[in-house]
Amino acid sequence: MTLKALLLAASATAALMFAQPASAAQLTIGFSQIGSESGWRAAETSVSKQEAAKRQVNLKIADAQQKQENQIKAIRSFIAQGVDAIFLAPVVASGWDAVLKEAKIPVVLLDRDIDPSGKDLYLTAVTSDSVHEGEVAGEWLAKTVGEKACNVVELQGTVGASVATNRKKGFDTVVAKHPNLKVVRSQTGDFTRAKGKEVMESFIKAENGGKSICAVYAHNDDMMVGAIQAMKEAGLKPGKDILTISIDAVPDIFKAMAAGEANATVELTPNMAGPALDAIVAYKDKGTTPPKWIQTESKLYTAADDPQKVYDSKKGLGY
Ligand code: GZL
Repeated sequence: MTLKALLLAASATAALMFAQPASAAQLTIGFSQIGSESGWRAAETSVSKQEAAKRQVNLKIADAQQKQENQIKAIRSFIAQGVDAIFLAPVVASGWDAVLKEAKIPVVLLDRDIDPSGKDLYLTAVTSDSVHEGEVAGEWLAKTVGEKACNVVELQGTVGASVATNRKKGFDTVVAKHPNLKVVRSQTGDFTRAKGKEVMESFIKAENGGKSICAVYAHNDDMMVGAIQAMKEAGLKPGKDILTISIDAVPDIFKAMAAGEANATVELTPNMAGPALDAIVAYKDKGTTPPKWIQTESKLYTAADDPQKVYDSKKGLGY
C-alpha cells in the first residue's frame, strides 16, 4: 500500500474513532412538561430547548396545563410517534404505572418524582433533594428568629406533587426541633402567583389582619411574590414585619429582596434537561446505565447576597 493510501486509511479510521456519536443528532425525545405555572417552570422549558439544540437532539415538548390526564395523553402520543425516549416532569407522584408500562422506551423524570413503587418504570430522575430544600428553609428561619415565638403560615405547592410533600416534610422536621416555631396555617397555592396571593389574603384575614404572622414559608417563589402583593395591599411590611422564605431563586424574588420585601430563597436550577440529555445519549450510544437519581444542588440566598446583582445575572436565563 502506498504511503498516501496508508495516510488516507489512518485519517479515515481516526475520523471514525473520534466522530461525535451520530445517535445524539438522530435522537428524538418527547418531553411531557407540566405547564407554565411559574417563572421557574418557564425557565426549565426554555433551558430544555437550549440544551437539546446544543446536542442536536430533536426535543418535542407538550404543555399539559398542570393536568395529569394531558400528560398521560402526551406520553401515549409520543409512544405512537415512535420517539426514542420520554422526559416526564410528573405533576403529581401517583397514577403513572399504566402509561409508563406502555412506554417500552427509556423514561427520564425531570424535577419531580413518582411514587417509589414505580421506580422500575424510569431510567433515572434528575431532581433536587426537595426534603433538604424544606430543611434549609426551616433552618434559615430558626436561625433568623432565634428563641422568639414565631407563628408561620405555609403556602404549599400542588397537592400530591412529590416536591410539595417533601418541602413540607423537610420544613416540619426543623419546626419539630424548635418549640418557638409554629405553623399555624398551611394551604396549597398550587405553585402559582395568583393562588398564592389569594390564599395569603385569607391567612391575613384569619390571623388578626396579619399582626400575629411572624413568617411566610412558600414552596416556591411565585406563590411568595403573590403573597408579598397581598401583604402590601393589607398595609403590612413583607421582609420586615413578616419574614419570607421560599424556593426556586427566580429573578423576581431577588427584585423583592432588593426592595426590602423578601428575605431568603433556596435555589433550584432550571437546567434539569442538560444532565438528562447527557444520561440518555450515553445510554443509547454506549449502553451506560445512569444512577437512579441525578441530584441537583440547593443553595440558600439571602438579602445579604447582593440581590440586585443576582437579579441582573439571572434575568434572561430563560425566566
Ligand atoms: C420543583 C418544581 C416546582 C418548582 C415550582 O422541582 O417541580 O414546580 O419549585 C414549579 O416553581 O411549579
